[in-house]
Amino acid sequence: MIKGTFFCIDAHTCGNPVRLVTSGHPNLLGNTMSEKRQHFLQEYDWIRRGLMFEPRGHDMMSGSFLYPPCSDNADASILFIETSGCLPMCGHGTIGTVTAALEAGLLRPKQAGKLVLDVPAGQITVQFEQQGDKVKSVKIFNVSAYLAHRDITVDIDGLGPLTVDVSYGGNYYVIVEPQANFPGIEHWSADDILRWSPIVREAVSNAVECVHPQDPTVKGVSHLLWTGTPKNADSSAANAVFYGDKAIDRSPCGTGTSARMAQLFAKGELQVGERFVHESYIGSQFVGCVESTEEIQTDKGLVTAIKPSIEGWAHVFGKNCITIDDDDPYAFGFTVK
Ligand code: PYC
Repeated sequence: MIKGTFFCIDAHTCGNPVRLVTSGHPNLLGNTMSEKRQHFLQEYDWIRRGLMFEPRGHDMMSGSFLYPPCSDNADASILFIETSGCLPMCGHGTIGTVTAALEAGLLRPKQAGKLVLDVPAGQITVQFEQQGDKVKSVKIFNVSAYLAHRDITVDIDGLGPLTVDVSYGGNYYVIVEPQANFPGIEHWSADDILRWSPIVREAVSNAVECVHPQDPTVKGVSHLLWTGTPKNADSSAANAVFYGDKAIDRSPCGTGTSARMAQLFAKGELQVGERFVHESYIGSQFVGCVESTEEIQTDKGLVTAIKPSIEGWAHVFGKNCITIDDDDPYAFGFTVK
């Protein structure tokens, strides 16, 4: 029996997929996107699994649903879905969602060139540029980002000790900079990143606790950001972001870029207003900036957080209609270990 039919617009943001689901939305309970995210995870996770995993998706697949605004001042809300779950915030997902939705006439901004969006991690603002019927760039003013833990040393069997930071940019990131046991991403293959990331994530998760000070449902180290030397002369830094079980972000990663800027700012290596061009594993770029700062209360007391912006582009490349039929043995997806 057909359990769900979903019309989708497929796009990519700087190389990473975004599948905007435009019909088949479940009715989610809650006053905020954080509450609606919890309801989706409890009752409707089969939709995420069916649309994101093979055979309808793949290891890197991610997507979104647009919902009506939760707040009076917002234009719309976004629920993010991907192979690793429902992220509190996703930068490449926002850029792809906004591009695909505007080009399809699914979003009508209250103010020209600007959108206020409720997401599970809070509220974000977006500015966009259009040329004819195409969206050329999307700039996200993200939720506040902060350095949560610094100089954590974990001993990794087969690799040796690694000293890392943990930073929040909408998700919690382990940030690994080049050091004795990690030469930088330019010296590692994608297979090396896929091999070591889950092991390092588990070691860091056992060493530190991460719970968002304003929303306890946002917790846990989910992503790793490995750094190295950029390929492009105009990039400020390069990264490979690992998430889920097998994904390396093909985009420079919006929440990862926010977390990285928060880390560099806390260490005095990036200033307010400074342009930060972040390069992905495939060489695509986002332009980031520390727009301003604010004090936030954490379990370690008052911490200076940054208000980051990230700018990038997306392209729509297809439309499809996907059914999930529970007669299909792979209705809810599978993954190859
Ligand atoms: O752009 O924030 C992002 C993101 C998270 C995971 C993959 N991309």
